[in-house]
Amino acid sequence: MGLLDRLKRGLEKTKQLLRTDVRDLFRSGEILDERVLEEFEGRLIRTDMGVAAAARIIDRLREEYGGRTVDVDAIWKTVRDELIDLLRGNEPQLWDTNQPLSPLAKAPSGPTTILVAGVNGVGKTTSIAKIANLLQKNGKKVVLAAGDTFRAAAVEQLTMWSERLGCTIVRKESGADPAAVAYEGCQKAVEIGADYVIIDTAGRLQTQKNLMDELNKIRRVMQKVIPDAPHESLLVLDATTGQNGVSQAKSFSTAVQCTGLVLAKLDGTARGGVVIAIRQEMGIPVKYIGVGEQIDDLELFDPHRFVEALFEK
Ligand SMILES: Nc1nc2c(ncn2[C@@H]2O[C@H](COP(=O)(O)OP(=O)(O)O)[C@@H](O)[C@H]2O)c(=O)[nH]1
Ligand SMILES: [Mg+2]
Repeated sequence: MGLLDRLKRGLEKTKQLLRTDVRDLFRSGEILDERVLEEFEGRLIRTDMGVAAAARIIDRLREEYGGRTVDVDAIWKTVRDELIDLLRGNEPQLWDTNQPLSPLAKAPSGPTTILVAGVNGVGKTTSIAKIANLLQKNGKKVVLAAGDTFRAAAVEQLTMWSERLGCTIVRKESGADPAAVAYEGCQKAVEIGADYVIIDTAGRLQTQKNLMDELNKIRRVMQKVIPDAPHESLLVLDATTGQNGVSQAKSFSTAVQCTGLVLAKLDGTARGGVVIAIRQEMGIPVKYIGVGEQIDDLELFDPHRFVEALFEK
C-alpha cells in the first residue's frame, strides 16, 4: 500500500462524514437556507476540525450561496478551497512536493539543529528516524542525539535506528543530563561537518513545569555550541488522540517555542479532521505526517494533497 493510500485510509472516517453529509443535506434545486447550513456546521464539527474552522466554512457558504438555489458541485468546491486555505495558513511556500526538505528551517552556515519534543509515546523517536532517513536520502549528513535519557530502552531504540541508517549517534548512560547529550550532539555535528543534528527528548506533559524548564535548558545549552540553535523545534502529536491533543499542543508549543508539527499515526484510526483544527488553532504549520511504523512512512504535509485525499472517492 502506498503512502497516499495509507493516508486516505486514515482519513476514511472524515471522508465518509463529509461525503454522506453533503449528499444528504444539499439537494440540487432546493434553496440553501439557514437550517441546512446549521446542520452542516454540526456535522463539520463532528469531523474534529474544530468549531472555528467549521464556522469559517459555513460563513463562506452563506456568503456565496445563502438564499440561492443549491449547486452541489459549487458547494463542494468552496468547501475544498476553504479547507486548503485553512491548512496553508500563512506559509504557502512551505510545501513544495518536489522538495521534501522545503518545510525545514536551514542554518545559514554549519549544522542545522532540530529539537524534537512531545508527550510520551506519540512517535517522537520514530519520527526522528524517518526525518533522518529523508535527510540522508537527500544527500545530507545527519547526527542523532539520544536525549531521552529517562528510559534506557529509548536510547537503544534510537541506536538501533542509527545503525540501520548508518548515521552517527551521540548517547550517554541512562539518567544522564539530556542537556549534556544535546550539547555533545551539537559538538559532534560541528566536528564532523554534519548538515543536521536531531535531538530526541523524553516524553513530557506541558503541565510538568520542571520538564518544560528542562527543554528550555536544552535549548540554552545547544546555543553555547551553535548560537542560533535550535533552528527547528518540532512538536510531535499523535493524530489518534483527536481534539484532546489540540489544547495540549497549544500550551506545549508556546512554552517551548515550537516552529512546526509532525503529526504521527495518521494511518491509524485517526479522525483526519483534527489536522484542520490543529492548523487553525495552533498558529504553527504541520510540516510532516507519519503514516506507519516504518522508516519510509513519512510524508511532507501538503495541504492540497491532503484535501484531495479527503474528498477523493
Ligand atoms: N501506525 C503508526 N505507528 C507509529 C507512527 N509513528 C510511531 N508509531 C508507533 O508508536 C509507538 C511509539 O513511538 P515512539 O517513536 O517510540 O514514540 P515516542 O515515545 O514519542 O518516542 C511505536 O510503537 C511506533 O512504532 C505512525 O506514523 N504510524
Ligand atoms: Mg522516544
